[in-house]
Amino acid sequence: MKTRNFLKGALAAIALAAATVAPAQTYKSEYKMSLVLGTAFPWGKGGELWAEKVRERTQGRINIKLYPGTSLVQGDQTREFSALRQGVIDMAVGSTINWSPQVRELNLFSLPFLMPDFAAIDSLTQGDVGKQLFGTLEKAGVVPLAWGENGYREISNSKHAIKSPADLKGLKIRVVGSPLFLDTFTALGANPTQMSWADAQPALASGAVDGQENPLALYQAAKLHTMAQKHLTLWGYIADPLIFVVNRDVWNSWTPADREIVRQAAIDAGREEIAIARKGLVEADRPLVKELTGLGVTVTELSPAERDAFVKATRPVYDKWKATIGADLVNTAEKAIASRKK
Ligand code: X2X
Repeated sequence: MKTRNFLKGALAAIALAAATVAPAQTYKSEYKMSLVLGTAFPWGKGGELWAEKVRERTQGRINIKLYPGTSLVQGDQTREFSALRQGVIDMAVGSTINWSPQVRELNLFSLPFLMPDFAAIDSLTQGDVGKQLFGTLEKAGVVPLAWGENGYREISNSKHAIKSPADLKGLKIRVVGSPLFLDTFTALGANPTQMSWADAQPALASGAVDGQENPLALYQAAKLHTMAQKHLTLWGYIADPLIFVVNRDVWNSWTPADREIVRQAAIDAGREEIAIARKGLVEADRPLVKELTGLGVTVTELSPAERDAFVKATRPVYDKWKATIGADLVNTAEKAIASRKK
């Protein structure tokens, strides 16, 4: 009896010791975070904020290194999600656009003119739609933690001001990711061409392509006005949220307490990143727009009627992709937007 008790005690002690030292044995010395854009951009800042908070709050147990330029997949941002699933990438702050080739539901945010304002984006990401999409991502094999934002993608080009779909006719426009973009720009009469962000900049600088679409904060930080992008139209046709995710095996290798720290840090960093991404656009006088005008950029604003012409021209694309994305999900999104708090 005594021996048995002694053995029991010894086994319990060993189990306890093993549980205590296990994390130190299984944790990597460095976790690789993939990002398309570095810390000069709101996106990269979001990644940096996440990594810093995690390092501080885990006392360095989880040490994250940033890999901007999607360098872990040689700059091919549409391969980021697969690499994340496979464990080539440990964690990422990624755009819904770049992951949409693998997760068709993420095309939701690229439906032309679905989201009229920032409150509309929030009504999706912070509501049922956001929860449903996180469920989809979990099923796809990653652990989604929080939302961030790249932003409203405004169109620029080197040729002339765009006020109507006719102005897009024949323009060679660089687009990313999903075939949905090819459909949208083809419907508008443009000549879309798919390429990564890394390839887009030299293509814009050399004039191999005429235009592109990206958020104003990105336009400013990448100095697109020096790449002949003198004409900018604020049409707000789509916005891409960012998602903070971790590879599932990496997630499972952490203690429950550390998982909670990483999740909360992502939520906090995401909230801060969204504020950074919207800076200069949500204030009454929109200082960012002023700044770009000051750089010699022609900024075109559309009247409701002018904007409507773009909505009409892209409606068949919306309808076609609504079916691909899932009519139920899109209906839920439309309802959430209709009843949003402004
Ligand atoms: O490639 C782009 O346009 C960018 C940087 O905005 C994305 O990664 C979606």
